[in-house]
Amino acid sequence: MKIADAKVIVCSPGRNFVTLKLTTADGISGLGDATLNGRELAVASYLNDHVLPLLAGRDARRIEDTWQYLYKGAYWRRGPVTMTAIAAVDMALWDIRAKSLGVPLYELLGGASREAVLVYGHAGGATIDDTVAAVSRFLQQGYQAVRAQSGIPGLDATYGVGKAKGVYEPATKDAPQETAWSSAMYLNFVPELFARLRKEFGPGVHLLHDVHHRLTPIEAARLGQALEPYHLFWLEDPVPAELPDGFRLIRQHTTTPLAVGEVFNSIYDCQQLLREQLIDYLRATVVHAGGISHLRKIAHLAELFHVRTGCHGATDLSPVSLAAALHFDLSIHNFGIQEYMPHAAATDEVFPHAYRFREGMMHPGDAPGLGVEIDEAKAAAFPYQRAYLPVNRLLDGTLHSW
Ligand code: CS2
Ligand code: MG
Repeated sequence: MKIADAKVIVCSPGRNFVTLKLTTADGISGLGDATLNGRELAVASYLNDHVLPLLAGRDARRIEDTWQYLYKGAYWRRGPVTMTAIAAVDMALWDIRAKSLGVPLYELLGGASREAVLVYGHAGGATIDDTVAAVSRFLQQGYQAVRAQSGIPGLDATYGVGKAKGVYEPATKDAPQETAWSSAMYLNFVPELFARLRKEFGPGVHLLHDVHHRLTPIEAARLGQALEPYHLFWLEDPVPAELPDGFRLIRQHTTTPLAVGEVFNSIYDCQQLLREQLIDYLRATVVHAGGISHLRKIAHLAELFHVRTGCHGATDLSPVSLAAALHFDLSIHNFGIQEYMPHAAATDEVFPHAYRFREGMMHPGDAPGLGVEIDEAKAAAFPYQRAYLPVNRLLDGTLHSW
């Protein structure tokens, strides 16, 4: 089962995506997501200029060997661009293998460990009242878990709250949007948001919140303590994730569960946080953490330390990633929750898929492989448009994490 053709498809149906398509000599094709929001062409070039020339003629069944060949063979290991490119190859090879055997991918990952996977949606509002209304809409759609983000009085914009109605898309064409931030205003406000949400919806709904890398450890400890009465499902990215020791300080002060890892790209980013049980959910994802092969290793390590998965699943991860994540989620033992932001209609047209949402849960479907395809003719109608994630500054102009 030799790889006979490999191509990178860059398109922008609603937002930019990079997709790898591998095809074997006997005509079986597989897809991998290679999207790195704001730096898409770096991965497209890494694949086109350095990886694809190495794949022709390789046995598509040798998934682990190909992973090691691309990881160790590059000499320069790890990093978001490298690991996203390797992830795309890995996803495509798993897709091909499962298709060649006529089974949905999860059957090759140990089979289903559950009937379906719990997902959470993104509710956001300019005010607490708007956020309450948004959470209510998600509950009416059947969601059992909802992430709540609200505008902060005194700040023009904040993470997770879109301006226009519809799909929240933070990337802007040609230049980053600049936003202003005050941790003091945020810290004084967020407990009020969750006090109101618990008052409105009671104790049974899973409520999540994403701090989005913006606090110092002691500020995050304060927030975790202040939110304890509202028993969040998790508090995400409380601090920038480069310094694992920062989580040790937070852990000393609060029982609010912590989630981190959507920016992680290898097991080495995760291992100290896991070994020291400094977090409760790991957000590493199939597209940015080396694919299904590597993410399984990360999940197995996490299992030793009572850490569950909570894979990233924003709309800048394509339906190929979501499909792969759902197969992974269905099969691993220490599954926690899956982020689910429905893609734009144009995206779903380009990427027809088998996965389905029902009563707050999702299932990848039982189509052979990942259960997702790309309509190349439709993709060609949506050419790439350079776009950037926002840049965030403190009120005095100091650059801060977005
Ligand atoms: C966010 C992401 O979904 C999340 O948890 O952190 O939406 C993140 O802002 C984007 O994926 C960045 O591209
Ligand atoms: Mg996040």
